[in-house]
Amino acid sequence: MAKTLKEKLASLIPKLREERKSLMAEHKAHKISEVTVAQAIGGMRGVKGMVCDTSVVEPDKGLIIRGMPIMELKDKWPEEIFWLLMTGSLPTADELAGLQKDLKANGEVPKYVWRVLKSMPKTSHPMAMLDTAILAMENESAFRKRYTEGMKKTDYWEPALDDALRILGTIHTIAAGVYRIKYKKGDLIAPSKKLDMGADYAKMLGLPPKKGQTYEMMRLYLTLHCDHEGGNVSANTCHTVGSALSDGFYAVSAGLNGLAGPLHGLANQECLGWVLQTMEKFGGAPSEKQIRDYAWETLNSGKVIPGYGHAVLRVTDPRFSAFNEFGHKYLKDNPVFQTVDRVFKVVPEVLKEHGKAANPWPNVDAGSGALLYYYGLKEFEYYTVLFSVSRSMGMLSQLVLNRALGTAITRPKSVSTEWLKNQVKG
Ligand code: HAX
Repeated sequence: MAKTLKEKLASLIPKLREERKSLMAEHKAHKISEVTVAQAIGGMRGVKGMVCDTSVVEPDKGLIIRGMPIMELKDKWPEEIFWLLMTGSLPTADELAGLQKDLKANGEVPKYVWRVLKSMPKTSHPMAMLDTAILAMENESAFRKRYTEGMKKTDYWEPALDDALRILGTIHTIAAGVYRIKYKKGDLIAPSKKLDMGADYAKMLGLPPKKGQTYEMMRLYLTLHCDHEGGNVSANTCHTVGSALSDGFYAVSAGLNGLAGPLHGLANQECLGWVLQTMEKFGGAPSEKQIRDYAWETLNSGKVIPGYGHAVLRVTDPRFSAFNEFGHKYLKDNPVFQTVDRVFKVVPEVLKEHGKAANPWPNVDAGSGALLYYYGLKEFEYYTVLFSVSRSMGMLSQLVLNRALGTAITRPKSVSTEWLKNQVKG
């Protein structure tokens, strides 16, 4: 019989603990990073000060999950990716079926969550609704219950995994509910017993299946956004909150609050907005010259061009390329997609001329919106919620592994400006 995810992890964890123990015993004092004044002031960019094994982001390659470049994984389903993030290998067909069964078994959203969501102001942002729902569900936490009863440190990962499965089993249903409540789309659509996570999410949103393309698009979306190593705002926030042994509901809700920032996940709502503005201004898909003019207008008014630039990447984000490939396959005649494609031809050159952005290339957010729009999701204020459903897989797998490895509470040292000034004197 195939192992469950819990059994698989139980068999892997002793080796991981051994590895960490020997690194600490033999190389504790080995220096891996130095910090400059610019880094202390500039968001700790590039400072190596935490460990994350689920994925790495190479400036010249992009996202690599457990040694596999994201482009090699783009046709995998989100559940396969979660297994990969957690264990380091892709599941067998039986393991995948077991995980899907576990997620379905965890799929019931408590009624009080719906009551909370329905009582929120009509003007609440969908991200505030999602994050509130996850926090409200903290009531379900197995970790908090077991911790309160008294549990050995070496057991922490087990209820942490239970919480992870509970969150992942429900988050797409909650997210779809947020959409239907916020935008008055009618009754909630119940989860299906048969559909996989991506397809079920699309169905619960109420999107027309378009011969299954909508399902395919949603699986791709959830797969591509799953993780982006440990230092980005949402992962790092989830990591820090979890390091205090706050359970997964607290930690993921906190991480998602970070994802809701316009320089992070919220950029995807802004990107399509920018593309649609160009179309509105020029009365349809604009020419390359018109896009160039509008890009300069944006920069000259002191704004950023959303969807372009990245804190780590220095090439076109392969996740953008995957969306672009999908667009060329299914919607190459769509004017919004054509505009996105044209923006990609023009904006990197403009940003290079502008000379500020360290990376003039598109990130993941530049391309996804056109696809969502085409498949019927027109409320782009909602887009970061989709991102969140996916990114919760990365945050949760990092959290469970950290509990398994006994990762310490996060506590970097801050310094005062006075201290910095004294350091650089003379
Ligand atoms: N348009 C205009 N200016 C840009 C720019 C862009 N797309 N990207 C960077 N710059 C500017 C920065 O604002 C900064 O200007 P100042 O010196 O005046 O502050 C300068 O170029 C140097 O910035 P950087 O080192 O290249 O970039 P950072 O690492 O500081 O920031 C960001 C990375 C992604 C936040 C940045 O590129 C940006 O604001 N991009 C647009 C918003 C966006 O697409 N965000 C989504 C990122 C992906 C993500 O996390 N998704 O969740």
